Amino acid sequence: MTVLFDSVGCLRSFSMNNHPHDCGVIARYREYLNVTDATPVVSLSEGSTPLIYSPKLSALTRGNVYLKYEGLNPTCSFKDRGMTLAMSKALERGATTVLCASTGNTSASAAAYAARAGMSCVVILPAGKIATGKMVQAYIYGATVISIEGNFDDALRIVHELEKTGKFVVVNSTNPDRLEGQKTAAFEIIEELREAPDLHILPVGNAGNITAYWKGYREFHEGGRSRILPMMLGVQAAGAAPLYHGAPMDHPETVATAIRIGRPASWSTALEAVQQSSGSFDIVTDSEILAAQQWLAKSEGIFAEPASVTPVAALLKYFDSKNPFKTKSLQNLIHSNSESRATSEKNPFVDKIKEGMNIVLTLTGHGLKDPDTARHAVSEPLQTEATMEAVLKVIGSKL
Ligand code: AN7
Repeated sequence: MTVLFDSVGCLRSFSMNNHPHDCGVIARYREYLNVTDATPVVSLSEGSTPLIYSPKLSALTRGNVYLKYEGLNPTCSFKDRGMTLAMSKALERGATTVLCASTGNTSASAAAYAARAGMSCVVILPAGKIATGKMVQAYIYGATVISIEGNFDDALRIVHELEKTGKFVVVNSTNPDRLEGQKTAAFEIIEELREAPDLHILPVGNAGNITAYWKGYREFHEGGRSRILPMMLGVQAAGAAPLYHGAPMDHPETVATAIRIGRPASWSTALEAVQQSSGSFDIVTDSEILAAQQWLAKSEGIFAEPASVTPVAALLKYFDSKNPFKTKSLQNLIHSNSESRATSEKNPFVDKIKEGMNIVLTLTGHGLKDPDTARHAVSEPLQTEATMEAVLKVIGSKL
């Protein structure tokens, strides 16, 4: 194996099974992952996503807020980090067909990496609750798509029943290789900030990602790569908040379909992450999510899907009164119904967010995954005749 620094100073290690131009998660963090030279690496050059400084959220919180934009992975969500490892290990073990339940992003990622590996992929999805972009991805990458009359929790139950037939390798986050791959996001953050953040905020659905981040932070901490460990704040949608309430939900419901999950598979490890890190769980309402999505796009130029902006919604909720950037129309949107007021109550955790803290938010998926939900922010184009004068007149009426 050769270890070298590339032109941007990123440490990368290559083996016989990495193409020299592959700078994916396994190439970058090989020594922290369960791979050998016998592992065939299935990669689309995932990971190494930007950590974008957010001037407005920093001003709002009086801290330094960074956005880990996981929507810039090959299939536009964080799932690719775990999928490269899960698919490589499945191939190493001789698997021919992979299987997953999904709220959308896992299926898109599994389908792409299976295509890359030359394996068949079957995805089981809750009918009518998958965002358009994710559904299109599953098909274009060639997966067999099965829709069930049930929710994600039903789909995952069926997947685990099918697993017992021995015919499939399950690539949900219940597969430990997935979480191993996903922990690399924490490694990247520590390498970029040269220290772990004080606070990490991320959305929680099936709870694999919060488990993986906490594992990554602890590993680098134990290895002397960071002095501190972050507090972990997991944000759920108010209508799908089993961890927040401490009880499974039979009928989870939210506009953020990615996290419409009532029985998170990684329940105990998510709880551990929050307890060990002196963190917390919190909730945001659907209207707060939609407002945060618009706010982030219009204020920082970043478009993330509804589930991904739950951490942004949480910060806007906490620092509402000090928020100099919130527009009146956004205020109206957030406080337009009693449901949002009811859940905007102060979480005691807020008192732990101090001035000058480094805060990282994971934006788990790209906004274009779910164009239909984003249409709430879209109006008809201003139409006019095809002359410069007419166009200028319309512009003048708007500015
Ligand atoms: C954009 O694709 O569960 O807490 O089946 O797509 O690790 O489940 C997606 C989850 C957050 C929650 N943000 O992560 C699936 C699936 C986005 C997501 C989550 C998901 P976990």
